[in-house]
Amino acid sequence: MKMGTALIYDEEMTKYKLLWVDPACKIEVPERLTVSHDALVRNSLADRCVAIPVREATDAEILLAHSEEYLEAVKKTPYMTLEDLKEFTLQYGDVYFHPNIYHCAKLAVGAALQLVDSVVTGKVRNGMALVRPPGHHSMRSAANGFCVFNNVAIAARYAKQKYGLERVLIVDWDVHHGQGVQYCFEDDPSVLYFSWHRYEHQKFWPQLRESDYDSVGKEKGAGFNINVPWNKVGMENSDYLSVFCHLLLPVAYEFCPDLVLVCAGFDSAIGDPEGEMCATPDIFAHLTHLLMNLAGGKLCAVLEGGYNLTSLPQAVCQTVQTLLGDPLPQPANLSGPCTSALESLHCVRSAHRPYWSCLKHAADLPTSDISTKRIKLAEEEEEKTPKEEEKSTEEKVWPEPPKRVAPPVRSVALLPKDVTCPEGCKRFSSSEALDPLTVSKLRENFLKDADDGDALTTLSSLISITEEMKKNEICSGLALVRDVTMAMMCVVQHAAAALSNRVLVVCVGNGKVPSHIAEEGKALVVQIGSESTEEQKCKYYIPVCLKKGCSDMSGFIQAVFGLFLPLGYEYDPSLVLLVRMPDSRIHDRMWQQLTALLQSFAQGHTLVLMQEDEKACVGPTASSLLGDPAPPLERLQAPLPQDMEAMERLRHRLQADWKLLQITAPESG
Ligand code: X5A
Ligand code: ZN
Repeated sequence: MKMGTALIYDEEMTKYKLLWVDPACKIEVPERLTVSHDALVRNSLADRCVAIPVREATDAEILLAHSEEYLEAVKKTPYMTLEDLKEFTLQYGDVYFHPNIYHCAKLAVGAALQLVDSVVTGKVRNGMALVRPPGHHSMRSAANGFCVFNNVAIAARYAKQKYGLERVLIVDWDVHHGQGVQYCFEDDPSVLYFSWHRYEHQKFWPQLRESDYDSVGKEKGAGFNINVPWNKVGMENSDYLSVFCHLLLPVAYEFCPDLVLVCAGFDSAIGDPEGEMCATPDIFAHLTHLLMNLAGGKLCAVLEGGYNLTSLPQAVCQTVQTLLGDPLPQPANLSGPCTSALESLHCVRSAHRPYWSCLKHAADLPTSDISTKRIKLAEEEEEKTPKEEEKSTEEKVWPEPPKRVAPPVRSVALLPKDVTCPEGCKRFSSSEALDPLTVSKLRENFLKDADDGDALTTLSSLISITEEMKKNEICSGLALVRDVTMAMMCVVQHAAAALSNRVLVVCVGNGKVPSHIAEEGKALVVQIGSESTEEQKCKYYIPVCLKKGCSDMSGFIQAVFGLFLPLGYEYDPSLVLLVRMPDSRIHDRMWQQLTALLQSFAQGHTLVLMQEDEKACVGPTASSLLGDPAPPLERLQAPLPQDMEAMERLRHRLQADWKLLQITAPESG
């Protein structure tokens, strides 16, 4: 398929700045844009993108989210004196005006709309717009928080109006609450707005009551506004991923958007003076990737905040490189979410339980009175004597994310001669002969009674593929084999024992799995099917049983987000083995989603094993391995209660060993 990634940028948007002294606004500097763009150029990412020009938004477009009075007022700012500008600025919160900001604000909106046009019409698959001023704080009749016009809110309305889209998802990963976006769509069920934000029990700017988790939307829009308040600073990668796995992704897949817009602020990254969070820049590669298979891959990221001039460009590069389809970086230090994050997660899940069937089983809130708790907690925080600061946020240091090098070969296919190799894949032929020791071991362990030359060739080829993956010569691969179980046993044995990989084995369908290797902890085996295996008390073998088996999309997706992804992240494999058992009955689309999502791990080193007669799966599987967007799932039904209960029991058993499975704070159990 190979569609491009748009990059929208214009130097003109660096041509305004703060002209007086204002400590609240001094961080919003033109360099934010230049360092971000320079980094994209320096890392040869800009030239891999499709450059799309910006344009000025029209009045009519701006009026999609703003009042005429406000637009007319802003229109006058280019002609104001410095004194007039200062005074004009005073009526709004934490924002500044400049004679050229109106022009830039029109370009920022126009850039977002150009991006929507390119993505929705299929000119590109996805893209990013680097803009100033940001947008998500601006309201119908007010500038706010460095924002003049609400770029993303306008883009959402525009996309619906111009292209007739029914559902738009807005993911706001900026560290501030985009209250402007919330107000715009509060009563609108066609736009799902998700925001996480530094909140500290309402102590942090913009200090709004309505930024808390219980603002879920109004009237018809109830359930379509999701706020995740961070009540402590220092949130880490695990906290962000937990919220994605256990809240945003299941809800987003249930919502089934036609388009994903990202309020891509990077003040939620480490080193930012506003956010004071500790998530590293590479986490944005994962956040991006996890959203890239919604809406058939149609994703538009629009810059919002980000004020540390080191972490901002790093995070921008991670985002764009992921949009371009490069293998993901191995996520660092995922030791599980902190208690405060779990409390927030628990509260949001429980507040949204009435609206989303994927949350039907979320636990009740621990406290009887939520509002008392809020006040009480805020007071507690106040009493605490400020502990000795380790380091001021701006002085924080972190390693530069390692370069993400795509292996020379993206995907190989090991296929019987009569099956044609899908376009973009390389037919695998093992170049070097295996060493005799390995061959004799293969014979001995797997082919005892059969002197099957074909089987031996297949097994040794599979082993060669894993070896080349280990050397980063090949990114991913798929194979049609006569006996998936035997091939799986053989690959796991070799990759885990001989190559000392940590192997994540994802087994789709019923059948025998390599549980003995799991018992030794050399592999993590997860299996999903309809047969209930007697519950083994093993940390590394995790069987999920669905009443209707893998054909149940809602149950399946629940297992993927609630169990497989968090387990995978915490296990941090160096190889993923995805095995499609015969008669798995999994839907094509679900299979493609799973294949795509698993590429979050092991730098994309995924080997897919399928039964010889499933030739029809080769194309779709290859397409997902090559990074094409998985086709969207249809809107999901509610998962079966008994399946949900079984998964909750599993979570309960495993969460002591696997911290990323937790969804409630320890005390509130
Ligand atoms: C877009 C954005 C932050 C405003 C902070 C004001 N605005 N204290 O990040
Ligand atoms: Zn921000």
